[in-house]
Amino acid sequence: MKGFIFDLDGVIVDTAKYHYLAWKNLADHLGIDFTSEDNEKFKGVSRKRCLELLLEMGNLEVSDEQFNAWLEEKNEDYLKYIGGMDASEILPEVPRVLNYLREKDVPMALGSASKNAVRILEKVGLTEYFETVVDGTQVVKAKPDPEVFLIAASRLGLSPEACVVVEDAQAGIAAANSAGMYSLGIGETEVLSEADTVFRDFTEMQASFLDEVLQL
Ligand code: B16
Ligand code: MG
Repeated sequence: MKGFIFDLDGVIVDTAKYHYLAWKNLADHLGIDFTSEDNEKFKGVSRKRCLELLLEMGNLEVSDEQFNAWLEEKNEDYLKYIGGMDASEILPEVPRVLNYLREKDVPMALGSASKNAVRILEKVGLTEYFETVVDGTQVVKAKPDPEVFLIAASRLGLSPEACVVVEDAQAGIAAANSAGMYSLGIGETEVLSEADTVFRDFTEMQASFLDEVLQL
């Protein structure tokens, strides 16, 4: 393995909780029951696909105009939540891992479904670590399609087989696997059972593991 591609939401920062709050607010407004369990299916999935899923849950069919208005409403709400973000919201020991890989000259990319990824990276001050950022504004096909990670690998000048993807979502692990990349899940083993390795969080991602995976 020669390069790392990191997902953003739920891996570098816990914006998943803000996405959940914003979807929950919209669901309440539409009279749809929405739990944190339902939110698992929204992780790593594009904004548009999330709204389609929500409307399916409520058996609602709406015009394109209404659909776009609700997309906008959710995003405006989400932007309010992330407006106050700073470096304190970087998940534990993420900087240690990023610094370790940087010291070893391992190329790193960000591969996120979010159209707000660049803004969030800037807010938490991590932009400089990544050679390239591939986000939801640059891909046609959302995860579980591997497009986002394939673009990231090609911008790093690496073959897919030489890349490790760090992901918290089922859709993201599926995308990494279908790209032929090494999939490293962050979260619950039961949820991320398709991943090559799963860690609860970055505190478990020790240097010995990173050295090992770089030798594969
Ligand atoms: P936005 P990731 C994903 O980011 C989130 O996990 C997912 O819940 C969200 O719907 C998606 O970004 C789109 O985000 O509304 O900001 O464009 O995990 O791929 O970094
Ligand atoms: Mg994620």
